[in-house]
Amino acid sequence: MIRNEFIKSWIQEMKEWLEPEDIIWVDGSKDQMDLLKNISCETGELIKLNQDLMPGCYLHRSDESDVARVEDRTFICCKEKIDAGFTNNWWNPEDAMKKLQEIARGSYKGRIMYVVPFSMGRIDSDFHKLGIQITDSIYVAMSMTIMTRVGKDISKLLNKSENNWTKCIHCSCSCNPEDRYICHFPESNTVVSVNSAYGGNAILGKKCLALRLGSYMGKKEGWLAEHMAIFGLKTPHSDEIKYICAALPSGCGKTDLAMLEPSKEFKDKGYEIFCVGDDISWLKIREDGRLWAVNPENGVFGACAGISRKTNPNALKTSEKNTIFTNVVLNKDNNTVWWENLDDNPPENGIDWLGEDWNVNLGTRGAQPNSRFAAPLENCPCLSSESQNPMGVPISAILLGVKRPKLMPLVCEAKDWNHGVFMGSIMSSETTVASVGKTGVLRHDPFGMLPFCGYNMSDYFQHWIDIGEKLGDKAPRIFGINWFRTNENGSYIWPGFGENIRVLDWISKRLENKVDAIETNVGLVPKEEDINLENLDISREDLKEILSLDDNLWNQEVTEVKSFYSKFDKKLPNELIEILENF
Ligand code: SAT
Ligand code: MN
Repeated sequence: MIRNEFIKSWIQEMKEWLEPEDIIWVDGSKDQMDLLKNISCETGELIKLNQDLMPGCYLHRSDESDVARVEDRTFICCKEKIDAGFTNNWWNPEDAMKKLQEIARGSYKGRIMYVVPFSMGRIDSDFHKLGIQITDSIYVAMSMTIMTRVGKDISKLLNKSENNWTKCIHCSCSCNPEDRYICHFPESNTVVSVNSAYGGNAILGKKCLALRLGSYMGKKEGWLAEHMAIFGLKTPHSDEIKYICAALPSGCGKTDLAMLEPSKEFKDKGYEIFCVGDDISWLKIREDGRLWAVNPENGVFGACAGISRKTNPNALKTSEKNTIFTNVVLNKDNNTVWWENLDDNPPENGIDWLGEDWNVNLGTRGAQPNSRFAAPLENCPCLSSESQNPMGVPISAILLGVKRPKLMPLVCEAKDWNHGVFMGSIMSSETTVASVGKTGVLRHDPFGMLPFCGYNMSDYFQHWIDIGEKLGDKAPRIFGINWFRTNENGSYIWPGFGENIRVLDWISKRLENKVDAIETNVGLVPKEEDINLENLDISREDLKEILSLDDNLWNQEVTEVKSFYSKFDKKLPNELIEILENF
């Protein structure tokens, strides 16, 4: 029961604006979830899958035009344009709100307003943020209960929280792409998303609160909100599990890394990965002076494409129960799901993501390239025992990953913290299907945060430098990784996935000062012999190639970075400019 007057009057305001027929407060209970699932099966928003093979699993198909994040329609609406910075779309808050009010006025007519009180992060942690999402989409309401923490204890806490929670307003409207806007109002702690029901645009606790508003709050309050997976690494050469954060742009393998299953010989030797989170990391300096990370999410919103028993068996197992799949193929014969590259058994009688009869002989894709699954994190077979620790986990290393077919080495270590921040600031990576637009286009994506940093990127770099100064010699070490170097035929040279443990092995040995490295322009690169290639079908020559840096390409990159740096509308930190000028 909500008694908080701020919340009551906000709900009243929302009712007057959106004119819902009825209201349902979502409490996350099993009974209520079952009820919502039944309702959505009746309306056709969900399709019940084979409950013997996939208990609690359902399929959803989105509007054809609504399958990914829309970066050109995502706005930071703060008073001063310069506070959003040139990497964000900016909109004056009054004008934005006026337009959004117009678009969504009366849009809940004949619909139910689902009210979802939620928390990002455990509420027994000092590191959590409360929010309330309203939505007219039962699919979005259910996805929020998987991805965030929802329950009576959260409503109780909200009663005591006055106005200290994020207002998250989601209106599916007609899913018209012309009127689609994802707007963030950092100064009034509000998100408004209209005309999209796609995860990254509509599950507002995730990218909108935990990253865009989160990064803004973090800057003000002295912590970091990052687009990073978190995992524990156990090796036979240390008693201690090392916790690592990995920033990679969307669609470049954060989930695969966080749930990595080491190849057999490494597993047999005692290497193991424990997943703490696969997408978002909140980091703060704790009393011991170290940097600690929590995963503010409670679920995994993973890409289906590319996931198979071979590439990421743990993600497959994570999606075996209580999961909502979106835009994959339905197998009519056994009422299960399928997507390209899952296995060699595509359904003979399938229905594709558009709802049409389908089989491979048609030559069309069955699953949408950005098809997704939303699954409870607790399903993950390699979940870390520390994943629920309210303190989070102490971070020993930060990895910065890019998709660069020709330039960056497989792995290299930053010379120090500021050099690591420099490496993060110059990250460029190829675009993927996670956002609307052309894929495979190289673009600057500092720290994988280009679409998610809710304030001026120059201030963001400064914030990183300041955090490093506070951490001093307790700072995690920073590494660059690039699994994606290609040969002259365009094929990937490094096998990736489970074999990435070989690179993590080198990183862990660096952390224990067990191996040397070679100083190059980009950083400290492994000696070839220090990367274990045992039982791997890759030659020393190939390894040499992917550890190397082409001087010509690097010089071009430096010119390109100078041009990128010159675009900043606020002065960049001197520490970064100095490093660049030394090339
Ligand atoms: O769709 S999401 O934004 O949640 C996934 C991603 O792009 O990282
Ligand atoms: Mn992501």
